[in-house]
Amino acid sequence: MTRLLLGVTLERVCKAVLLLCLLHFVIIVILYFDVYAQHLAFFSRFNSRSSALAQPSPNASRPHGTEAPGPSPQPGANHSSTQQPLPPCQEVPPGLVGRLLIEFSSPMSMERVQRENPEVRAGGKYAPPDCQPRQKVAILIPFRHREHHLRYWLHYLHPILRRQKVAYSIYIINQYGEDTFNRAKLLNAGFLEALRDEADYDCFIFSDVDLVPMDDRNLYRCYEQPRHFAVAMDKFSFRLPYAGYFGGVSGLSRSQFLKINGFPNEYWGWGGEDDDIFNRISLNGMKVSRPDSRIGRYRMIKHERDKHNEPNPQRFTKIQNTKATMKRDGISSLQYQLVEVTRWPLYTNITVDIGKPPPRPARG
Ligand code: BGN
Repeated sequence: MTRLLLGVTLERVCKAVLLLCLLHFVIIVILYFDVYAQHLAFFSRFNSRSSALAQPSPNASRPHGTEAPGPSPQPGANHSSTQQPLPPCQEVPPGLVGRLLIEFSSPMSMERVQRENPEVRAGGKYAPPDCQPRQKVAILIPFRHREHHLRYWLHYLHPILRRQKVAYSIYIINQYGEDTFNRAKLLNAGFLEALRDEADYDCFIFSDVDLVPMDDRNLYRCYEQPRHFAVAMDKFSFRLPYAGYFGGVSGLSRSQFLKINGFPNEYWGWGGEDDDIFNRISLNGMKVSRPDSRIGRYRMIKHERDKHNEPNPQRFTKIQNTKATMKRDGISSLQYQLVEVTRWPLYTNITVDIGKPPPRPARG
Protein backbone atom coordinates (compact mmCIF):
# COMPACT_ATOMS: atom_id res chain seq x y z
CA MET A 1 0.00 0.00 0.00
CA THR A 2 2.72 2.44 1.04
CA ARG A 3 4.71 1.38 -2.03
CA LEU A 4 1.76 2.12 -4.25
CA LEU A 5 1.32 5.55 -2.62
CA LEU A 6 5.04 6.26 -3.05
CA GLY A 7 4.85 5.24 -6.70
CA VAL A 8 1.91 7.55 -7.40
CA THR A 9 3.61 10.48 -5.64
CA LEU A 10 6.83 9.89 -7.55
CA GLU A 11 4.97 9.80 -10.83
CA ARG A 12 3.27 13.13 -10.00
CA VAL A 13 6.56 14.75 -9.03
CA CYS A 14 8.14 13.55 -12.30
CA LYS A 15 5.23 14.94 -14.31
CA ALA A 16 5.50 18.29 -12.52
CA VAL A 17 9.25 18.47 -13.19
CA LEU A 18 8.68 17.58 -16.83
CA LEU A 19 6.04 20.30 -17.13
CA LEU A 20 8.35 22.84 -15.56
CA CYS A 21 11.13 21.90 -18.00
CA LEU A 22 8.76 22.35 -20.90
CA LEU A 23 7.65 25.74 -19.62
CA HIS A 24 11.27 26.79 -19.18
CA PHE A 25 12.06 25.77 -22.73
CA VAL A 26 9.10 27.74 -24.14
CA ILE A 27 10.17 30.88 -22.21
CA ILE A 28 13.73 30.58 -23.50
CA VAL A 29 12.51 30.26 -27.09
CA ILE A 30 10.29 33.37 -26.70
CA LEU A 31 13.10 35.41 -25.15
CA TYR A 32 15.52 34.32 -27.83
CA PHE A 33 13.24 35.55 -30.62
CA ASP A 34 12.56 38.81 -28.79
CA VAL A 35 16.27 39.64 -28.44
CA TYR A 36 16.83 38.67 -32.06
CA ALA A 37 14.02 40.98 -33.20
CA GLN A 38 15.46 43.84 -31.15
CA HIS A 39 18.84 43.29 -32.77
CA LEU A 40 17.28 43.46 -36.20
CA ALA A 41 15.43 46.66 -35.32
CA PHE A 42 18.61 48.23 -33.92
CA PHE A 43 20.65 47.50 -37.02
CA SER A 44 18.01 48.64 -39.46
CA ARG A 45 17.70 51.92 -37.48
CA PHE A 46 21.47 52.35 -37.44
CA ASN A 47 21.70 51.85 -41.19
CA SER A 48 18.95 54.29 -42.05
CA ARG A 49 20.41 56.97 -39.71
CA SER A 50 24.01 56.80 -40.84
CA SER A 51 23.36 58.36 -44.26
CA ALA A 52 23.59 62.09 -45.14
CA LEU A 53 26.41 63.83 -43.32
CA ALA A 54 26.90 67.54 -42.51
CA GLN A 55 24.47 69.02 -45.00
CA PRO A 56 21.75 71.53 -44.20
CA SER A 57 18.38 70.04 -44.99
CA PRO A 58 16.94 71.02 -48.40
CA ASN A 59 14.91 74.26 -48.56
CA ALA A 60 16.29 75.13 -45.16
CA SER A 61 17.41 78.67 -45.83
CA ARG A 62 14.85 81.35 -45.30
CA PRO A 63 15.75 84.73 -46.74
CA HIS A 64 14.99 88.11 -45.22
CA GLY A 65 11.35 88.63 -44.32
CA THR A 66 9.93 85.31 -45.56
CA GLU A 67 7.77 83.01 -43.47
CA ALA A 68 9.23 80.61 -40.94
CA PRO A 69 9.11 76.94 -41.90
CA GLY A 70 6.10 75.11 -40.48
CA PRO A 71 6.19 73.49 -37.06
CA SER A 72 8.28 70.36 -36.69
CA PRO A 73 6.83 67.12 -35.42
CA GLN A 74 5.93 67.14 -31.73
CA PRO A 75 7.84 65.26 -29.04
CA GLY A 76 7.22 61.58 -29.40
CA ALA A 77 5.79 62.13 -32.89
CA ASN A 78 7.74 59.17 -34.26
CA HIS A 79 5.51 57.09 -32.03
CA SER A 80 2.58 56.09 -34.24
CA SER A 81 -0.90 57.05 -33.08
CA THR A 82 -2.07 53.43 -33.04
CA GLN A 83 0.46 52.63 -30.29
CA GLN A 84 -0.08 53.17 -26.57
CA PRO A 85 0.61 56.76 -25.39
CA LEU A 86 4.09 57.09 -23.92
CA PRO A 87 4.36 57.17 -20.12
CA PRO A 88 5.50 60.53 -18.67
CA CYS A 89 9.28 60.80 -18.29
CA GLN A 90 10.47 60.32 -14.73
CA GLU A 91 11.05 63.46 -12.63
CA VAL A 92 14.66 62.37 -12.09
CA PRO A 93 15.93 60.78 -15.32
CA PRO A 94 17.23 57.27 -14.57
CA GLY A 95 20.20 57.25 -16.99
CA LEU A 96 22.23 60.17 -15.58
CA VAL A 97 25.90 59.56 -14.85
CA GLY A 98 26.77 62.52 -12.56
CA ARG A 99 30.27 64.08 -12.79
CA LEU A 100 31.72 64.28 -16.32
CA LEU A 101 35.20 64.60 -17.68
CA ILE A 102 35.26 67.72 -19.87
CA GLU A 103 38.33 68.73 -21.86
CA PHE A 104 38.99 70.87 -24.91
CA SER A 105 42.43 69.68 -26.02
CA SER A 106 41.55 66.87 -28.43
CA PRO A 107 40.46 68.13 -31.87
CA MET A 108 36.74 68.11 -32.64
CA SER A 109 34.92 68.09 -35.98
CA MET A 110 31.25 68.61 -36.83
CA GLU A 111 31.32 65.31 -38.77
CA ARG A 112 32.36 63.43 -35.67
CA VAL A 113 29.68 65.09 -33.52
CA GLN A 114 27.11 64.25 -36.16
CA ARG A 115 28.27 60.66 -36.45
CA GLU A 116 28.06 60.23 -32.68
CA ASN A 117 24.56 61.73 -32.41
CA PRO A 118 22.41 60.01 -35.04
CA GLU A 119 19.28 60.43 -32.88
CA VAL A 120 19.26 64.23 -33.32
CA ARG A 121 16.84 65.44 -35.99
CA ALA A 122 17.55 68.23 -38.53
CA GLY A 123 17.84 71.63 -36.85
CA GLY A 124 19.29 70.11 -33.64
CA LYS A 125 15.98 68.74 -32.39
CA TYR A 126 15.35 65.77 -30.16
CA ALA A 127 12.55 64.20 -28.12
CA PRO A 128 12.88 61.07 -25.96
CA PRO A 129 11.52 58.04 -27.84
CA ASP A 130 10.47 56.11 -24.72
CA CYS A 131 8.60 58.65 -22.56
CA GLN A 132 6.55 61.83 -22.79
CA PRO A 133 8.86 64.71 -21.79
CA ARG A 134 7.65 67.07 -19.06
CA GLN A 135 8.87 70.21 -20.85
CA LYS A 136 9.76 71.37 -24.32
CA VAL A 137 12.91 73.44 -24.15
CA ALA A 138 14.45 75.91 -26.61
CA ILE A 139 18.16 76.40 -26.01
CA LEU A 140 19.37 79.76 -27.32
CA ILE A 141 23.06 80.54 -27.84
CA PRO A 142 24.12 84.12 -28.69
CA PHE A 143 26.86 83.79 -31.28
CA ARG A 144 29.39 85.35 -33.62
CA HIS A 145 32.57 83.77 -35.04
CA ARG A 146 32.91 80.99 -32.45
CA GLU A 147 32.62 77.83 -34.60
CA HIS A 148 35.49 76.19 -32.71
CA HIS A 149 33.60 76.52 -29.40
CA LEU A 150 30.34 75.42 -30.93
CA ARG A 151 31.79 72.06 -31.97
CA TYR A 152 32.78 71.23 -28.37
CA TRP A 153 29.50 72.56 -27.01
CA LEU A 154 27.48 70.32 -29.33
CA HIS A 155 29.76 67.35 -28.70
CA TYR A 156 29.17 67.50 -24.96
CA LEU A 157 25.64 68.87 -24.73
CA HIS A 158 23.66 66.65 -27.13
CA PRO A 159 24.37 63.42 -25.18
CA ILE A 160 23.81 65.18 -21.82
CA LEU A 161 20.46 66.61 -22.94
CA ARG A 162 19.39 63.22 -24.27
CA ARG A 163 20.11 61.61 -20.91
CA GLN A 164 18.10 64.38 -19.23
CA LYS A 165 14.97 63.29 -21.15
CA VAL A 166 13.67 66.63 -22.35
CA ALA A 167 12.37 67.58 -25.76
CA TYR A 168 14.74 70.26 -26.99
CA SER A 169 15.97 72.30 -29.96
CA ILE A 170 19.28 74.11 -30.27
CA TYR A 171 19.15 77.62 -31.77
CA ILE A 172 22.32 79.56 -32.59
CA ILE A 173 21.42 83.25 -32.65
CA ASN A 174 24.06 84.68 -34.89
CA GLN A 175 24.65 88.45 -34.95
CA TYR A 176 24.83 89.73 -38.53
CA GLY A 177 27.64 92.15 -39.48
CA GLU A 178 30.53 93.41 -37.39
CA ASP A 179 28.96 96.08 -35.21
CA THR A 180 29.19 95.93 -31.41
CA PHE A 181 27.93 92.63 -29.96
CA ASN A 182 24.70 92.68 -27.98
CA ARG A 183 24.07 89.42 -26.11
CA ALA A 184 20.73 90.26 -24.49
CA LYS A 185 19.16 91.69 -27.64
CA LEU A 186 20.20 88.56 -29.57
CA LEU A 187 18.47 86.45 -26.91
CA ASN A 188 15.27 88.50 -27.19
CA ALA A 189 15.29 87.91 -30.95
CA GLY A 190 16.01 84.21 -30.33
CA PHE A 191 12.99 83.95 -28.01
CA LEU A 192 10.64 85.24 -30.73
CA GLU A 193 12.25 83.25 -33.54
CA ALA A 194 12.14 79.99 -31.57
CA LEU A 195 8.41 80.51 -30.98
CA ARG A 196 7.91 81.27 -34.68
CA ASP A 197 9.58 77.94 -35.41
CA GLU A 198 7.57 75.94 -32.85
CA ALA A 199 4.85 77.70 -30.91
CA ASP A 200 4.73 75.42 -27.88
CA TYR A 201 8.05 75.84 -26.04
CA ASP A 202 7.57 75.86 -22.27
CA CYS A 203 11.09 76.80 -21.36
CA PHE A 204 13.98 78.91 -22.72
CA ILE A 205 17.57 78.29 -21.73
CA PHE A 206 20.13 80.97 -22.55
CA SER A 207 23.66 79.64 -22.77
CA ASP A 208 27.03 81.07 -23.72
CA VAL A 209 28.73 78.92 -26.36
CA ASP A 210 31.90 78.46 -24.31
CA LEU A 211 30.28 76.94 -21.21
CA VAL A 212 29.98 73.18 -20.76
CA PRO A 213 28.38 71.62 -17.66
CA MET A 214 30.56 69.14 -15.74
CA ASP A 215 27.63 67.22 -14.22
CA ASP A 216 24.53 65.94 -16.00
CA ARG A 217 22.45 66.21 -12.79
CA ASN A 218 22.29 69.95 -13.56
CA LEU A 219 18.97 69.55 -15.37
CA TYR A 220 18.40 71.86 -18.36
CA ARG A 221 14.74 72.68 -17.80
CA CYS A 222 12.65 75.40 -16.18
CA TYR A 223 11.73 75.64 -12.54
CA GLU A 224 9.16 77.41 -10.29
CA GLN A 225 11.53 80.40 -10.23
CA PRO A 226 13.97 81.70 -12.88
CA ARG A 227 17.01 79.43 -12.90
CA HIS A 228 20.70 80.21 -12.84
CA PHE A 229 22.67 77.11 -13.90
CA ALA A 230 26.32 78.25 -14.11
CA VAL A 231 26.93 78.69 -10.39
CA ALA A 232 30.40 77.16 -10.12
CA MET A 233 32.60 78.00 -13.10
CA ASP A 234 36.27 76.99 -13.25
CA LYS A 235 37.29 80.58 -14.06
CA PHE A 236 35.72 81.74 -10.77
CA SER A 237 37.37 78.89 -8.80
CA PHE A 238 34.07 76.95 -8.81
CA ARG A 239 32.23 79.61 -6.79
CA LEU A 240 29.68 82.33 -7.48
CA PRO A 241 31.67 85.53 -8.18
CA TYR A 242 28.97 87.51 -6.31
CA ALA A 243 25.55 86.72 -4.87
CA GLY A 244 23.57 88.40 -7.67
CA TYR A 245 25.49 86.77 -10.54
CA PHE A 246 23.13 85.60 -13.30
CA GLY A 247 25.60 85.16 -16.19
CA GLY A 248 26.69 82.24 -18.34
CA VAL A 249 23.72 79.88 -18.44
CA SER A 250 20.20 80.76 -17.24
CA GLY A 251 16.65 79.58 -17.90
CA LEU A 252 13.20 81.14 -17.75
CA SER A 253 9.80 79.72 -18.54
CA ARG A 254 7.80 81.57 -21.17
CA SER A 255 5.67 83.31 -18.51
CA GLN A 256 8.69 84.23 -16.35
CA PHE A 257 10.38 85.75 -19.41
CA LEU A 258 7.29 87.75 -20.38
CA LYS A 259 6.74 88.89 -16.79
CA ILE A 260 10.11 90.73 -16.86
CA ASN A 261 9.46 92.10 -20.39
CA GLY A 262 12.28 89.89 -21.68
CA PHE A 263 15.87 91.12 -21.61
CA PRO A 264 17.22 94.66 -22.10
CA ASN A 265 18.04 95.64 -25.70
CA GLU A 266 20.31 98.53 -24.82
CA TYR A 267 23.46 96.86 -23.47
CA TRP A 268 25.99 97.06 -26.31
CA GLY A 269 29.36 95.39 -25.67
CA TRP A 270 30.51 93.30 -22.72
CA GLY A 271 28.94 93.29 -19.26
CA GLY A 272 25.99 94.34 -17.17
CA GLU A 273 23.11 92.80 -19.16
CA ASP A 274 23.02 89.76 -16.86
CA ASP A 275 22.91 92.05 -13.80
CA ASP A 276 20.01 93.94 -15.38
CA ILE A 277 18.17 90.62 -15.89
CA PHE A 278 18.81 89.71 -12.24
CA ASN A 279 17.35 93.12 -11.23
CA ARG A 280 14.29 92.56 -13.43
CA ILE A 281 13.66 89.20 -11.75
CA SER A 282 13.88 90.66 -8.22
CA LEU A 283 11.87 93.79 -9.09
CA ASN A 284 9.07 91.53 -10.38
CA GLY A 285 8.82 89.61 -7.12
CA MET A 286 10.67 86.48 -8.25
CA LYS A 287 13.74 84.85 -6.75
CA VAL A 288 16.56 83.14 -8.63
CA SER A 289 16.83 79.38 -8.02
CA ARG A 290 20.13 77.52 -8.35
CA PRO A 291 21.53 73.98 -8.22
CA ASP A 292 23.95 72.96 -5.49
CA SER A 293 27.45 74.26 -6.27
CA ARG A 294 28.76 70.67 -6.33
CA ILE A 295 26.44 70.01 -9.27
CA GLY A 296 26.35 73.39 -11.05
CA ARG A 297 30.00 73.14 -12.13
CA TYR A 298 31.16 74.38 -15.54
CA ARG A 299 34.23 74.42 -17.70
CA MET A 300 34.78 77.48 -19.85
CA ILE A 301 36.70 77.18 -23.13
CA LYS A 302 39.56 79.66 -22.89
CA HIS A 303 39.66 82.39 -25.51
CA GLU A 304 40.90 85.89 -26.28
CA ARG A 305 38.48 88.76 -25.79
CA ASP A 306 36.28 89.05 -28.89
CA LYS A 307 36.62 91.95 -31.28
CA HIS A 308 33.68 94.36 -31.18
CA ASN A 309 32.70 93.26 -27.68
CA GLU A 310 34.66 95.71 -25.55
CA PRO A 311 33.47 96.34 -21.97
CA ASN A 312 30.50 98.68 -22.08
CA PRO A 313 31.40 101.86 -20.13
CA GLN A 314 27.71 102.68 -19.63
CA ARG A 315 26.95 99.47 -17.80
CA PHE A 316 27.59 100.86 -14.31
CA THR A 317 24.90 103.55 -14.62
CA LYS A 318 22.55 101.35 -16.63
CA ILE A 319 22.25 98.66 -13.97
CA GLN A 320 21.24 101.36 -11.45
CA ASN A 321 18.21 102.20 -13.57
CA THR A 322 16.57 98.86 -14.29
CA LYS A 323 13.41 99.81 -12.43
CA ALA A 324 12.86 102.84 -14.67
CA THR A 325 13.91 101.22 -17.97
CA MET A 326 12.53 97.67 -17.84
CA LYS A 327 8.96 98.58 -18.81
CA ARG A 328 9.92 100.42 -21.97
CA ASP A 329 13.05 98.44 -22.94
CA GLY A 330 12.57 94.73 -23.55
CA ILE A 331 10.69 92.23 -25.67
CA SER A 332 7.91 94.83 -26.06
CA SER A 333 10.24 97.30 -27.82
CA LEU A 334 12.46 94.81 -29.71
CA GLN A 335 13.31 95.61 -33.35
CA TYR A 336 15.48 93.52 -35.64
CA GLN A 337 15.63 92.06 -39.14
CA LEU A 338 15.68 88.33 -39.75
CA VAL A 339 18.46 87.62 -42.25
CA GLU A 340 18.51 83.84 -42.60
CA VAL A 341 17.43 80.58 -40.98
CA THR A 342 19.35 77.40 -41.80
CA ARG A 343 18.63 73.99 -40.37
CA TRP A 344 21.90 72.15 -39.89
CA PRO A 345 21.91 68.56 -38.63
CA LEU A 346 22.94 69.53 -35.09
CA TYR A 347 21.44 73.03 -34.66
CA THR A 348 19.29 75.69 -36.26
CA ASN A 349 21.21 78.78 -37.25
CA ILE A 350 19.28 82.05 -37.07
CA THR A 351 21.10 85.13 -38.32
CA VAL A 352 19.59 88.44 -37.22
CA ASP A 353 20.48 92.03 -37.91
CA ILE A 354 20.01 93.80 -34.57
CA GLY A 355 21.48 97.13 -35.70
CA LYS A 356 24.14 99.10 -33.87
CA PRO A 357 24.44 101.20 -30.74
CA PRO A 358 22.96 104.70 -30.94
CA PRO A 359 25.59 107.43 -31.51
CA ARG A 360 27.06 108.78 -28.26
CA PRO A 361 26.01 112.39 -27.60
CA ALA A 362 28.86 114.80 -28.47
CA ARG A 363 30.77 116.13 -25.47
CA GLY A 364 31.18 119.79 -24.54
C1 BGN B 1 30.32 91.52 -13.72
C2 BGN B 1 29.61 92.00 -14.97
C3 BGN B 1 28.77 90.87 -15.50
C4 BGN B 1 29.64 89.64 -15.75
C5 BGN B 1 30.39 89.29 -14.46
C6 BGN B 1 31.30 88.10 -14.59
C7 BGN B 1 29.19 94.40 -14.88
C8 BGN B 1 28.24 95.49 -14.44
C9 BGN B 1 28.91 96.52 -13.57
C10 BGN B 1 29.30 96.03 -12.21
N1 BGN B 1 28.79 93.16 -14.65
O1 BGN B 1 31.05 92.51 -13.14
O2 BGN B 1 28.14 91.27 -16.68
O3 BGN B 1 28.88 88.56 -16.15
O4 BGN B 1 31.14 90.41 -14.04
O5 BGN B 1 32.26 88.26 -15.56
O6 BGN B 1 30.27 94.67 -15.39
